[in-house]
Amino acid sequence: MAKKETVYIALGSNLGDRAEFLYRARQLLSEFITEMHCSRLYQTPPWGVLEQPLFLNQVLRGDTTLPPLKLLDSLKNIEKHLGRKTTLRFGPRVIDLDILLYGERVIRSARLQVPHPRMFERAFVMLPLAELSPDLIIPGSGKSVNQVLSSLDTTGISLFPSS
Ligand code: PH2
Ligand code: MG
Ligand code: MG
Repeated sequence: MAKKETVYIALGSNLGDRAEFLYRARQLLSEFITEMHCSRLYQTPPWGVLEQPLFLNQVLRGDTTLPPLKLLDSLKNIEKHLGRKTTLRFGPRVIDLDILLYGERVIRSARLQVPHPRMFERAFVMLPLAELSPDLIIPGSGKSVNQVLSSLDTTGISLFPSS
């Protein structure tokens, strides 16, 4: 039997019915990710390209037997299935699915880099990740999720829907 690994995936959307895109993505992810635990949804100001709509972001943790590049292919297929068009780097999209962590692995290949190289600068990733696993040590960094989060600016981030 293939080895089961715990993975963390970041979900994002800033076009159309954002919560619905995240919901449909989670449903499709559950076909190859088991024991899924999901953070709440956060509405977040755009990072990188500032002139675009607010994002909804979420992080989930689960187990998979797919090897890293097969997991990546499966995420790309879901993005395509949900209607994602090739987009401007850091620009608007109906759905974005990124592998944040794959077990203890550090992967630095042309197609896939894990831990996700920009997660350390992104409060929209670290805040939902901290909801799931605040004390997790991020492989290769020696730092916990909470440690990284404490150095980031969370201004403008709110729970969605806001209560
Ligand atoms: N994704 C990007 C670029 N900027 N900003 C926020 N707030 N959330 C995102 O998911 C996001 C972003 C490209 O992947
Ligand atoms: Mg992304
Ligand atoms: Mg992406």
